[in-house]
Amino acid sequence: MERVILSEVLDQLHLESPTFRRLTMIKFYYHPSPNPAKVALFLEETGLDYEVVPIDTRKGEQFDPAFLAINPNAKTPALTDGDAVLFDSTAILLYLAQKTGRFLVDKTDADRAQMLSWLMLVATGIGPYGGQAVHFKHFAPEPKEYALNRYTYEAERHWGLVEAQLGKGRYMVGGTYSIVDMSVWGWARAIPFIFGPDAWGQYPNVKRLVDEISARPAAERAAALASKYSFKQEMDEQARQNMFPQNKRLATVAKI
Ligand SMILES: N[C@@H](CCC(=O)N[C@@H](CS)C(=O)NCC(=O)O)C(=O)O
Repeated sequence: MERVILSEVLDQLHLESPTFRRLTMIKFYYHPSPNPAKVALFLEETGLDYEVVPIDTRKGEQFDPAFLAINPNAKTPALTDGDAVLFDSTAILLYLAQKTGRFLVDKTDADRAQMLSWLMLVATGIGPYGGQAVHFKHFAPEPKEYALNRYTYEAERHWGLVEAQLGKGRYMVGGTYSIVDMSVWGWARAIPFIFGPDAWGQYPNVKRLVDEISARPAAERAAALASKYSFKQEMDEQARQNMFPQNKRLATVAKI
């Protein structure tokens, strides 16, 4: 009898020990950019216990072997939850939403279908095309008119779809705040950077959603992560090499 009680006490101590908590706590591999922001918002909204691991992509930390073992795609965000290892912001949002049962819109097949469809539109349209539009607008060398026009056009078209959807209701899907809105929020804050300072005029409903979400305490905490850790700001030669590794091939071609 005494032995049973002792082992229960030891189990309890073990489960609540700082070492055990550190080993099992969610680790969130973070950089202050749009895709990690979606996950930061979810973690803050749910109050899940998590530890931030800053990954400074301008310094090339995404290529550290220890990080590549978690995300072979060498991008942020990534997340570990015990022995569950995840990369890609949409996969992480779905995993955490299903784990907690929070911020899903899945009461009916029709709701779940819309939730997944819009989530994927953000994942495969809004994110990648916005990212390329930013690249060609701010970072690519001339000549770039063709590529800039193609990606800006597609980015505008995708945001037009989100704008129209938000014209029909307060939130993206099912009249309720969900991971789809969090996903939109992650990228929407970059709209002036993608399209220019007057761009909000084109997207009043997106602006309304962004303002509403940004005013939530969880969103304020998520946004505050950006200044809690120090990340390289300069887009100097080292940063360009880390962010645009494909340019090495151009240099080789130029030398030939
Ligand atoms: N599909 C991925 C894209 C991840 C991604 O492109 N992350 C950017 C930040 S928003 C990044 O880590 N860029 C650094 C790099 O490309 O080296 C996701 O949604 O997580």
